[in-house]
Amino acid sequence: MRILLLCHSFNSLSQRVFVALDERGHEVSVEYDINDANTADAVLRFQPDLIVAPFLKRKIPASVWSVVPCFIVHPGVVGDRGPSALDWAIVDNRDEWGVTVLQANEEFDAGTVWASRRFPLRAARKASIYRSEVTRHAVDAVVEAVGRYQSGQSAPPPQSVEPGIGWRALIRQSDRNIDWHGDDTQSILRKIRSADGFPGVSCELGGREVRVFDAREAPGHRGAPGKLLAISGPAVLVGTRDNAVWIGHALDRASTHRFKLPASLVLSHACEALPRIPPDSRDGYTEIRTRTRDEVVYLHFEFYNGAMSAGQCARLLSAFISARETKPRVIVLAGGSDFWSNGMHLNLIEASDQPADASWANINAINDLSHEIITTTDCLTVAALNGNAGAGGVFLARAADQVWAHADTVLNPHYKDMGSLYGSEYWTYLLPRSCGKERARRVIDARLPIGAGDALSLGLVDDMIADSRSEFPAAMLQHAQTLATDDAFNSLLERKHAARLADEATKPLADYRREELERMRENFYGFDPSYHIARYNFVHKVPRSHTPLTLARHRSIVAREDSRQAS
Ligand code: COA
Ligand code: THG
Repeated sequence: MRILLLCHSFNSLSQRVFVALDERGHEVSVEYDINDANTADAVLRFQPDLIVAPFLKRKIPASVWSVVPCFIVHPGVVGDRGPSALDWAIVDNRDEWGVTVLQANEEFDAGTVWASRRFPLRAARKASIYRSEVTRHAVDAVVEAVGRYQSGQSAPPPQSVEPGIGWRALIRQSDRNIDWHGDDTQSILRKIRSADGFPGVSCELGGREVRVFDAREAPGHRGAPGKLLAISGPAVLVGTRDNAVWIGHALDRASTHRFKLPASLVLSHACEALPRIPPDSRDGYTEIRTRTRDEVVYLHFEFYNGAMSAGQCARLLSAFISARETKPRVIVLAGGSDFWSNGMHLNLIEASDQPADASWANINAINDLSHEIITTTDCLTVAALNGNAGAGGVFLARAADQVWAHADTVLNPHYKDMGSLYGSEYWTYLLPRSCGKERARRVIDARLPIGAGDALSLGLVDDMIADSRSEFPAAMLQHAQTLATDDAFNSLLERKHAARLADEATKPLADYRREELERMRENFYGFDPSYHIARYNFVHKVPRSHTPLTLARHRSIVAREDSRQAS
């Protein structure tokens, strides 16, 4: 079928749905929900059989839903309605939640239900639930709904709605205000998680009105409720009634930087006299964690939103080197639970006084890490993609000998809309090495999200070891174990060493790096400001005025036909 994805932005859920429908042979095109006329125009051009809306904030006009059936993905159980479904589910402390695919009509979220799923609600930030459980079950529900529609079936009979489930209005800050003296730690965590990644919980910290994100338990710490007690890496420690919490990220709307940044930076004025606890230490805020099991070292790096600053790259590099010094057979780079890596830290770069210098430092720090992984020849390395990877993060993963993924992993191996950033991370060496020259070109030019299946056939991924994220950690342990004890281990290692020497003789890594960085220098310091503008727009979430032609395939089809007719 011809399916138009109508979405507020092409976020991770929209990308995963895009990949799932594309894999099933549908002709899929994307249009951003910019205004009604634009949507109507897209429908006219593409003539879709069906519209699927994985992430939509506005009402679809009757002129559209009365002509083409529109399937809305709602992150709530059957009967739940409204714009803050997941937020409310977390605030209400539900132990189960769901996803529903319903048909748009005049009323918000009140149309016929075509498919639905339920799942246990984990204690995690909203964005994490959204990118993991909601996405997994939304894909199943969309595929079921689309299948039903395509085969001419009608919607299944209506289900009964549980008591207490129905319309919930937009959640307000007052619905999750923190009372530092009254709330216990668990309630505070729940309130902050319900609003993380957006919009965060407003509160006063260190004398400033901020929005807070990335809250974690801080066992063993105690102090005055609502007061700053210590800092550790990006995080500040705040006392609660019964304990303390780490706040990793914050946003100060009164500042010139109205986007999320490390809390210790946002509140730096109030942190000078505070004790400093080393990050990643037992008492500190932990981003990098090393676990060893039977000659395999697992390096977990839980960087918020997968963004990796120069400092984080340097810390990860030393953790990698320390891991290697223990002489393991395999090092698994396990990334974080939500993202593996999204490349350089665009928010920190944007907040810097000298964004070009900060970009330069950041890309060099990633390159140093990439270089160390590539040149490691005394053990095997694996990038285990539990979470998605984007931009430089994909190429960093490819620095490892093997890349493992699960069926829901989505890769964006391009510097999507980042102002034609050339990229580095040794991608000009790594991508042809794993995919071959011709396919490497295609990967770079496509500028589309790539699902695990396609990534496997392209050579971007070497093994799909699980069907979903929930099964991935156990599969990762098992596969790493198998690799470490493989009879062929020694010959794999020898072959790797020989291949590295041969590659180095053909063209030294230093040459790849120099060539890539020459282009990056142009991007950062050159006359063309595209990268700086694109980064500003990305960080500030400036709404888009049109859908990129790589996504709005119906627009390029028509454009091509128009030009053919004209000639
Ligand atoms: N630096 C800082 N923040 C980043 C980031 C980066 N490199 N990559 C993603 N983020 C943030 C987003 O701003 C967003 O923030 P939020 O918490 O306010 O929502 C969050 O991570 C998730 O991004 P979103 O686009 O909603 O997630 P997604 O899973 O739907 O999409 C990507 C993932 C990778 C496709 C998309 O985030 C992207 O294009 N990132 C830019 C990658 C890039 O160009 N990096 C620099 C070059 S190395
Ligand atoms: N029918 C039609 N269009 C739709 C839906 C539908 N568009 C997407 C929508 N479902 C997804 N669900 C909602 C439910 C409620 C609201 C938005 C999306 C909502 N919005 C407030 C408003 O428009 O006033 C504003 C909320 C905000 O500021 O975020 O209440 O079923 N045809």
